[in-house]
Amino acid sequence: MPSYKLTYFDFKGRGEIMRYIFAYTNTPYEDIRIQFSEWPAHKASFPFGKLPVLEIDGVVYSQSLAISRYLAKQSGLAGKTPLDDLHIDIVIDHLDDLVALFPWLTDDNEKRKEYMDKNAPAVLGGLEKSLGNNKFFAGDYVTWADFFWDNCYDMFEHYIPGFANAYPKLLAVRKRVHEIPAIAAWIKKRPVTDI
Ligand SMILES: N[C@@H](CCC(=O)N[C@@H](CS)C(=O)NCC(=O)O)C(=O)O
Repeated sequence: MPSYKLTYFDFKGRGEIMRYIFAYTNTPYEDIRIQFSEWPAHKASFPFGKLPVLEIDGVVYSQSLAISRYLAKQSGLAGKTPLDDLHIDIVIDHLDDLVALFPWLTDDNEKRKEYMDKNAPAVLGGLEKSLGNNKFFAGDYVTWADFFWDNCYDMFEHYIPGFANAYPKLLAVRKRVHEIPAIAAWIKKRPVTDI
């Protein structure tokens, strides 16, 4: 088995999708958490000056979703068909659009609320509709897209409580993810952080 070292900040954020995949597959890895105050001293030592990165057998890889796609393919968490993978990637990219432009660093939560009021309904409404009667985004089996939705939910919910209340199917996906024993165990034992 390759050796894995995940480096991210001390919160869930964009590192959590990999932590979920490792938890689901019971894969050992180092979970290095850099304090934000120490980041300026470390930034230049990372190839693209961004976190998370995953070191696989000593080689450093960046971009959380590219890495997670790679891990998912080897973990039974990708699609069973190319069309399922397309559907999964569509879900991931819509959620990532919402995450990427969210005003994380503002002091004004009203700005975050305005952003979500303007942008979330199209994404969440589209995802809710795409679920149809399925249990998970790809159909009747869990994939990394369901994990990523749960991670995004945690990040947004901290700032905008109830942001997804109008989307019962999306909330049900989240509940199903939390019912997976390995994920439930990780959620119970992970460090408590805001986002
Ligand atoms: N698309 C990238 C985004 C990476 C990114 O923007 N990381 C942020 C934290 S979530 C970061 O490193 N911020 C510190 C900085 O830019 O100096 C990914 O998913 O890995």
